[in-house]
Formats: sequence, structure tokens, C-alpha cells
Amino acid sequence: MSTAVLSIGSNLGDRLALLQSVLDELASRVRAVSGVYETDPWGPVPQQAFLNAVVIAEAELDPIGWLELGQAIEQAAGRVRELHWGPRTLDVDVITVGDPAPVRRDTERLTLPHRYARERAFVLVPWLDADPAAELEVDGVLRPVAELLAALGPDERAAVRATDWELRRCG
Ligand code: PH2
Ligand code: MG
Ligand code: MG
Repeated sequence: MSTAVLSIGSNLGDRLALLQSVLDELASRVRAVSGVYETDPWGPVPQQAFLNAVVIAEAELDPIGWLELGQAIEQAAGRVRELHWGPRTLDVDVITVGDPAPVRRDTERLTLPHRYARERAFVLVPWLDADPAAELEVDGVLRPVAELLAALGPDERAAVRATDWELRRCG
């Protein structure tokens, strides 16, 4: 069994329903889910606000298996994305895979842990919510996600706002 931390996001269409579709597809594989956060767009492309959340799931999958499952869920939701880093209906990113030790991977298809997770409050805030003891390997050292988050600027953290919405676990 391996455990994956998945960052999910949407800023096109029915954002909440699109995030919920991830829980529906993962079904009994879900171990924990964060609250739903509304987040200012991060990166070079000006675009509308995202909804982001983190789901922790367990399955008999290797890292590429998790990548492909995420992509299949994006396709099932009719993923639309025109631009790299641009607006999309649904994004499912593999942040870490634990096997149970954290897997390191650096290939063209997949980098683990996710290259930008450490600098993205829209990943770290929901992750900490789903798992208060979460740790992320940075430059070969396991660091508490709470510590990485504290190291980000206040503007980064202010760009991630809790909402009253919840994702339902099914199965
Ligand atoms: N995803 C991106 C680019 N920028 N910004 C926010 N707030 N949330 C995202 O999920 C996101 C983003 C590319 O995957
Ligand atoms: Mg992404
Ligand atoms: Mg992606």
C-alpha cells in the first residue's frame, strides 16, 4: 500500500462540484480531506480565484499509478486547460507518495516530492488541515509543513482563505 498527498484545484466551471468529483472517484481510498479554500491565483498567469483542497489517499499504486489516476480523474471531469499554468476545470497534482518512506523521483513525467509544494500556501495550508503532523522533504531533509508555512510571507498565507464549503467522503 502507498499513501499519496494530492493537491486539487479548480478555477473554471462549478469549482466545488469539480473538487467533489475527486472524492467520488477516489471513494474508499480516501484517508483524509482538508477544508475547501478560496485562493488567489499563484504564478505568472492573471486568472480568477481557485478553490483548492488536499486529499490523502491510500491504494496499491506506484508513483506513476498515482499520476495516471489523477489524470484519469481530470479527464473524467472533462478537464479543460488551454494554457500552461492557466485556468483549468480540474487539476489533480501528486505532492508526495509514501511507500511508506517518502518516494524521491526526478523524471520528465513526475517529480516527487512536487517541485513547488514547499512555496505554495495553497498546497501547505490545506495539507496541514488534512494532516497536522504533515512533513515534506526539502533538500533531503524532512521538515514539518507547519514550519514551511511559517516561513512563507504573510501575503502568501493571506491569499488562502478558508470557506464554509466541505467535501464529502463517500465509500
Ligand atoms: N494552480 C496552478 C497555477 N496557479 N494558483 C492557485 N491559487 N491554485 C492552484 O491550484 C494553482 C494556481 C497550476 O497548476
Ligand atoms: Mg497544478
Ligand atoms: Mg497538474
